[in-house]
Amino acid sequence: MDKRLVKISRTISYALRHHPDDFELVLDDEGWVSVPALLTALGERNHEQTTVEDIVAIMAQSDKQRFEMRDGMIRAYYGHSIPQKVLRELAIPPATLFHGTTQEAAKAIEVEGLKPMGRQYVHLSDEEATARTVALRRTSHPVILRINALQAHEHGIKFYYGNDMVWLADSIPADFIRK
Ligand code: HQG
Repeated sequence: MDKRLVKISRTISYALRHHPDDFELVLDDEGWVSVPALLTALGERNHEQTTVEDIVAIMAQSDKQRFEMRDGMIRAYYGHSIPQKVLRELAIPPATLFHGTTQEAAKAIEVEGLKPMGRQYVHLSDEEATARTVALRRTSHPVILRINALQAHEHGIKFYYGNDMVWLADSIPADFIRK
């Protein structure tokens, strides 16, 4: 993906996940905002015209599915940190989900479980390789945690569908996590 699109993608993530207020945008309960409102806000802030074709190209060329666009609306699939919790769809998880992290964090997680930390939800992957890639953002020695997701679900832990690769949860108690 060319540099201009990478920059636009990062700015959209920032606006839709972290600081819609910086762009004078208000997300609805499920994180949606109108595409024209987003494009206007991006144009005003970056002094560069962004088009719907740019967003379509980002969604087609990106290594990850970060945005969902439908009926003139757009939202981030995951990653939110805004105070107002974005409502996600409850779903029954697969037997095992994965979370990649650092050795230091893994020690804390072993005791207190997975917490959302700076985001609204804990982020989990349905493939071990994806969890490894997530962890490699932070460390060259990833620890891959295996979550007994279906068992946790059966014990009342809520899981939410993010997209084809990302699952979300409010938190995961240590009892359901193994290395
Ligand atoms: C850790 C990116 C100490 C957790 C990625 C992680 C993902 C704890 C960090 C998405 C803990 C939070 C999300 C505890 C969890 N004690 N540390 N009890 N519980 N942690 O960035 O999952 O490219 O909020 O292990 O690819 O790393 O932006 O979550 O290391 O899909 O689209 O606290 O963001 O996607 O870090 O990444 P993050 P994440 P994008």
